[in-house]
Amino acid sequence: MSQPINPLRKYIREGKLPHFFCPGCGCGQILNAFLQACDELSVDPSRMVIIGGVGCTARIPVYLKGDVLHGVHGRTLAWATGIKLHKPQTKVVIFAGDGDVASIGGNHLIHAARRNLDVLVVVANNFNYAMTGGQVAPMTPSQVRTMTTPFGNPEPSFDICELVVTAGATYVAREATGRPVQLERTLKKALTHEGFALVEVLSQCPTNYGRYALRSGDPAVTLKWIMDRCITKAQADKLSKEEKAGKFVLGEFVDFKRPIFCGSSVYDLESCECCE
Ligand SMILES: Cc1ncc(C[n+]2csc(CCOP(=O)(O)OP(=O)(O)O)c2C)c(N)n1
Repeated sequence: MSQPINPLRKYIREGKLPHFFCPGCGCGQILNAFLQACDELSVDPSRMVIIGGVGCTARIPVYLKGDVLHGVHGRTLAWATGIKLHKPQTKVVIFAGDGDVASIGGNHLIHAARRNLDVLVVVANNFNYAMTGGQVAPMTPSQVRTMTTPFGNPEPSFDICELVVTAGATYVAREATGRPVQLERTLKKALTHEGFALVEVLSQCPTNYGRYALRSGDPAVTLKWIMDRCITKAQADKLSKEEKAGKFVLGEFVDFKRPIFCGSSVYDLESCECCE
């Protein structure tokens, strides 16, 4: 009996398969949720510009048809800014790892949010620098063991959602690969948002995070570790700061409108032919 063809396959650059992700990596689930969201909205991802920096997550765009950029670690938002200034009508989506966008790319992130650049940033937070072997990263929880912190991470971790809300982002949400329905719903909202949208997706990296932090390469172990720490925003609202420590709050943090930063708001593009 022939296998049913996945309807989302039409968006995939088949010549690039087999993909590079490890078995059980969350990147495939994120890509699936994104394509499902696009399909349900009837927006063709090959009409967008999709950008990845460097890292495992940054490979996601490579498997998509259309205009994709895969290049420099931490510089996705600089590229996105250039594209939006030149072609404001182009939908731009970024897939970035937590290291890519919160560490080396942190300054670009703050200022893109402050300007309300009209892009969607999907951050796969796998709590480590996965591609380079599992080093500690800005979003590695405190006390957790990684390849470079064998006695536990001595630093506090970083809340990227709080950061971009404070910087001025107009749509910010956190979801997890373990909640595929909610993830897809969130990405659908984020895709239709005008202005700076960031969706943090808690994602399992069994190969490096699981192996060092949890002493297991089993994807289910890392997924369970994440999901056991997740609470909804409604649950979090009833807890004290101490009770919320070590938990990941899922849900929407902001959703509002304000003037966006793109070509037409910066330059007079009335007579620019390429922006028609
Ligand atoms: C300018 C620069 N600095 C460092 C590196 C090395 N490097 C490549 S991938 C990577 C880690 C990526 O981690 P993250 O962004 O969290 O993505 P993940 O692989 O975890 O999805 C690093 C540090 C690089 N390629 N370029």
